[in-house]
Amino acid sequence: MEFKNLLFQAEAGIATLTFNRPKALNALNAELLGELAQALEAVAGDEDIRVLILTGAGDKSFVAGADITELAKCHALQAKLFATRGQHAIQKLQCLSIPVIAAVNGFALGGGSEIALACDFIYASENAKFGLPEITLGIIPGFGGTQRLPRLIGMNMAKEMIFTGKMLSAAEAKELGMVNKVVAPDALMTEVMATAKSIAQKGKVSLRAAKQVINAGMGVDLKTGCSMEVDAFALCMASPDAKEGTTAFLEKRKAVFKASLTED
Ligand code: CO8
Repeated sequence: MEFKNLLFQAEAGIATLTFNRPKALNALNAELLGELAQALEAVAGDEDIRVLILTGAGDKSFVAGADITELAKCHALQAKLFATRGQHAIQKLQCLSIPVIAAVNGFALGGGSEIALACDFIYASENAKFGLPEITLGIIPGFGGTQRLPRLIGMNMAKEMIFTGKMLSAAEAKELGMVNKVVAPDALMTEVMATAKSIAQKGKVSLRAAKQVINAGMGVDLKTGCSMEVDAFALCMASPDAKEGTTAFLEKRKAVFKASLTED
């Protein structure tokens, strides 16, 4: 896939999408958001892709937010369209059935933090900075930050970040539970790739079921969530991967998960 503002690469079931506007610290313009939605559509339709990684080009920034040059020219209705387009792409990202890892290599500000928050988890380089600085521009987060951040780190910490617009270091973000792992900048992609490879070896059916149940369960009460888990568990048992996984254990060998999503 070829894009103007994104790089796409896929190998051995692991796809990497790189935000590629390094001169503007990979800020999100309307064109990039359209390309992101297109790329995610293509990833969703490719059964060979088992894990997606998002990262930023260059060593300074993941994504420094919405493109302020474009934002400054928007009137209210255009801003609504831009925010809707961004939320549409980010919703697509969150609902992708495969695991998505954000490899945050520098600034993840505004829309950049919001994209990372919609991924399944975040690994960050030691120089990463997270923040929702929209308040300093006289606006508020518009790509889901007021909703996803409090759900992840708690309402009061999220309010402080959003009301002050202050940036957090990678270590602070890890302490708050926003980031799973912090590593040296030159080790970031190696670490992310190692985790992606480990995930890619697992069964497609069970990975999808786990993600779907976790995501859906966050929006319902515990009893309903556990009941969804029972159904998804039963569905996994119907897949050849469950047979392979349990048989491999009993035969003391490594399981090789081959179930396709399209087979009978
Ligand atoms: N938009 C456009 N250009 C940007 C952006 C951005 N968000 N961030 C950086 N750039 C550009 C700079 O203008 C500069 O360009 P040039 O070289 O042509 O002057 C280049 O990138 C390098 O940036 P700096 O020289 O500023 O680099 P520094 O290392 O000094 O500073 C910072 C780095 C701290 C990241 C700084 O650039 C900065 O504060 N950027 C803005 C961060 C920000 O406020 N982000 C939030 C944007 S708003 C948002 O994301 C809302 C999302 C929801 C929108 C809803 C739609 C309506």
